[in-house]
Amino acid sequence: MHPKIIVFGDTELGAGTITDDFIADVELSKVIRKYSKTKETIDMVFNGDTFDYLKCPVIINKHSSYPRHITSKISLHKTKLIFSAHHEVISAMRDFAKNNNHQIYFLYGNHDPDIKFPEVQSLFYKELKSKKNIHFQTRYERPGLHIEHGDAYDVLHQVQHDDHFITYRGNKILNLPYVSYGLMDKFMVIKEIHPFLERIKPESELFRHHKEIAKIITSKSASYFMKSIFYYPLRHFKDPTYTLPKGLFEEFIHRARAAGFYVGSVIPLFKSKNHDKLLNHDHQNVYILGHRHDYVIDSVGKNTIMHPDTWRDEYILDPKTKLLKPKDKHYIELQKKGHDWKYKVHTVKSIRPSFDFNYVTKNEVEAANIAAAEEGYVPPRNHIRHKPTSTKGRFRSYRENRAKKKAASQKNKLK
Ligand SMILES: [Mn+2]
Repeated sequence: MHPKIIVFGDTELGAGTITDDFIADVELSKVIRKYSKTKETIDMVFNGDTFDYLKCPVIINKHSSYPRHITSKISLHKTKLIFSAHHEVISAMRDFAKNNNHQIYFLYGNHDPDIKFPEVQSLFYKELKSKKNIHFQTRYERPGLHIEHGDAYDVLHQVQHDDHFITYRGNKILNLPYVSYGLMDKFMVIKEIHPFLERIKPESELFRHHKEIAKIITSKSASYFMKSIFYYPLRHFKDPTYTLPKGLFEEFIHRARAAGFYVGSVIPLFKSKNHDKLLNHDHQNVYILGHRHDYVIDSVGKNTIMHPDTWRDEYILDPKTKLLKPKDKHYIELQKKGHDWKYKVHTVKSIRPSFDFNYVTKNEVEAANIAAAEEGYVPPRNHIRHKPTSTKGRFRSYRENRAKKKAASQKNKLK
């Protein structure tokens, strides 16, 4: 008898700082607790990027930094920040794992390879008060069901999951994808100043309406890339974290044109890599991939490929109204019936009001704090984060624009 399987994609819990985009503590812990109450056999799978270690700073004396060489000591420090920032979710996981019919699987993603350190895993066992029911792995497989994060289908972000660590100056450090080093080195500075922009989708619309940020990101990306070829290898020739991966050039030019190091489509490459396999199945197979923050259910022959989207705080920009609508959250429930997997997608609808894009671009920190307050998320006091001043003006510019337009059209009518 197969267990019931619950899958969450890309929850991305961070340190509760201004660079942490996860604020759905109330909703996520509610869902986990719902399952912790049943005695059913359940495998709860967090499909990678469960934790956002990349955007989680090291905080010393109220000063945040994003070091490039990640030792187990640094990962442990970040893990403690994440646990304290999102204790609601962690405590729901702990309650769930209490029951021996319940297992939690943390799959590796490109934002949380830190959980590969045995020292970090030990801290998880301690915090969740179970070792037996907590699992760390690259993939979750059952006959006809395949779950993995999906960074393997994204050249820029893929982690060498079989080659977790490298040695630098006698220390064991994480072997990260090239882009992750660039993100921590160059882009977190921008993220701290512009914490909200990265929550806005689709990126193409964002950059169309925000030329300034598009310029900054494109020039930063280009300069990091040029330096990676011509300058860093000489300057840091003994440092393995500056090695450029093969076949990156074309991919880079392609992405830089689209402005930035954003996550590319996963499904097309997944399909082409698995083309023959997908067509030769004689019965249904379900593939669940994360990484890309999209809600997609696609099918090829008898196969179903799913992206359950993210639990980060993200918004869709409507180019006409310039309003930012908060995205809904999803998770998947699967149960095997005969040969086939029956799946059900649960949607946690967002009931929060939309933001006005012009307001957000001028008040990013405030907007991020308003969003957190509306979700009922209280960040820890000692984790660097600016206090919201007021919620006034949130819709001001949208209303002003509308009033102006109305006045203009009435003027035209009078003429
Ligand atoms: Mn990812």
